[in-house]
Amino acid sequence: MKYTLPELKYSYDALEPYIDAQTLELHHSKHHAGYVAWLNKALEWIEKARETGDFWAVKGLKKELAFHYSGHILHSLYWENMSPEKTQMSDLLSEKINETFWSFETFEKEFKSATALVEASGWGLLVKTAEGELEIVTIEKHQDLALMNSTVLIACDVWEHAYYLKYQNRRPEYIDNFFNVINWEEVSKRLEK
Ligand code: MN3
Repeated sequence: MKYTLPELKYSYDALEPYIDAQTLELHHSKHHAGYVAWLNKALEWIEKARETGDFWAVKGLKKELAFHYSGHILHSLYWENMSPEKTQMSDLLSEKINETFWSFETFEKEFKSATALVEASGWGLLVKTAEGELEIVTIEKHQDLALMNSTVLIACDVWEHAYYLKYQNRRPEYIDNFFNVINWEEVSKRLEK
């Protein structure tokens, strides 16, 4: 097995009441674990195709690989960009946000609106582009519409499994509460990487 499910740095009930324990446990131990299992399977099948030279199924396998690998990476980032502790962003991140979005308030509005409007299943992301600029992007599923060569600073999961037990159709309310658990120290570190 090449990839393994990363452990959370906090307990399943640590993000209550913003993200409930049942959702967090299912999300991590079932959904994320599923992406890891299928990612390993896809790699195994691709390896088999290389050994036998039998590449007829390679198109489907690459699709599986992209979907489950991206799902695995984004969930790993999502767990780490949340924290039960109150955290503070660095001066650099705060300056960058003000420079790009004019104010934190405008950043927050744009992030929440973009993320709430993701069609069906996907993610709202704050990224740093290869040129070092901040941008808010949304992606559908785990990979469609992605901005290549950018670094994810904040990932907010808006697949229904991330919020439906507690928030049902109220995705904007979940995103509002996600802002209460953002790990700004981790986000600041990612900016400086
Ligand atoms: Mn998810």
